[in-house]
Amino acid sequence: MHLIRKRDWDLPEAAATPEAFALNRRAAIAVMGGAALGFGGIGDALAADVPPPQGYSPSALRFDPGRALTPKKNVETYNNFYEFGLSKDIWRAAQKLPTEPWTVKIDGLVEKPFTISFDDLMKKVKTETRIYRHRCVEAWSITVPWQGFAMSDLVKIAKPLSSANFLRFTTLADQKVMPGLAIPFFPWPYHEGLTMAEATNELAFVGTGLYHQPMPKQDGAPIRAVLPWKYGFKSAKSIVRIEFVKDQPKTFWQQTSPDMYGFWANVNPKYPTLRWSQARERIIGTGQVAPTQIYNGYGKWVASLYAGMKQDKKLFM
Ligand SMILES: Nc1nc2c(c(=O)[nH]1)N[C@H]1C(S)=C(S)[C@@H](COP(=O)(O)O)O[C@H]1N2
Ligand SMILES: [Mo]
Repeated sequence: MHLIRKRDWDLPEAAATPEAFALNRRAAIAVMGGAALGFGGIGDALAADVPPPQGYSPSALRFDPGRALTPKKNVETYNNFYEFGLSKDIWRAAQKLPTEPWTVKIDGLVEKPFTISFDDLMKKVKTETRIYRHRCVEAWSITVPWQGFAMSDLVKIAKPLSSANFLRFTTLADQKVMPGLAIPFFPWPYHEGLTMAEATNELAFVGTGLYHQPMPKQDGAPIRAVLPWKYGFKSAKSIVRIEFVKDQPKTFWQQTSPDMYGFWANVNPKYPTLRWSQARERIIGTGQVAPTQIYNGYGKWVASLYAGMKQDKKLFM
């Protein structure tokens, strides 16, 4: 995120001219020109031009990313995990994350609160691979083959009461290994939220691995949310607690920066943040620039969740 210092990724257009970015400027401008004709159209055209990643089952590809996979090395070395520091280069520091044993507490408005070990949870679910694009609010994106299970399965296991309207996720805060917790001003531990309808939507996923290996620590081992239609900050990493609650929970970024980041955080190229455009995104690994699509291109699955709501900035920040 952007808070403390201004960084190159704050303003993708004005990025400190990494070479690849500069070289792709002409392509970006061409894409922008096209985008003025309609984001849907250009997004679809781009998607159709990219062959699906090789060697994946139809089920893994049922949400065709329309992009090449991001090299594994980039996914593992370019991260946001503020508990370990504010730079993208936290992967070494994150190796101190203690993941064994790991438990997740399920409580709040459920039939019976319980704590389950990660290993026992894995015995109760059916894991699968899904290739999703991930769009950070900082206007960069990656395309990742995740392993994990449907978030709706987790909700079933939790047995929420009918009075539960929202889920609240809390992630690990361990001062012994997380230097970021010493940064005042942030409302640690990192916490996020979803509506029940969002959490049980077909797209909502719980990630436990990527590239066919257990989740790397820097990517949120051993268990994280993967919500491809929302800005990346909604996808809480290293989850230790899921509470079912009646009222919309306040989130970490909402509390930190309420005029920048909201509860919904659905991707929309039309609504800039206070400080930069969301119209385009920089593809990590290639440095190419592509137009951003509403709901990050996943509207087919999720737009109906918001059909009854006011379609204003609030839904997209
Ligand atoms: N616990 C925790 N979860 C987090 C974050 C964080 O700082 N701490 N950053 C979020 C943001 S802004 C993004 S873009 C993604 C980054 O996930 P990645 O590093 O695996 O790509 O994690 C999200 N989940
Ligand atoms: Mo992000």
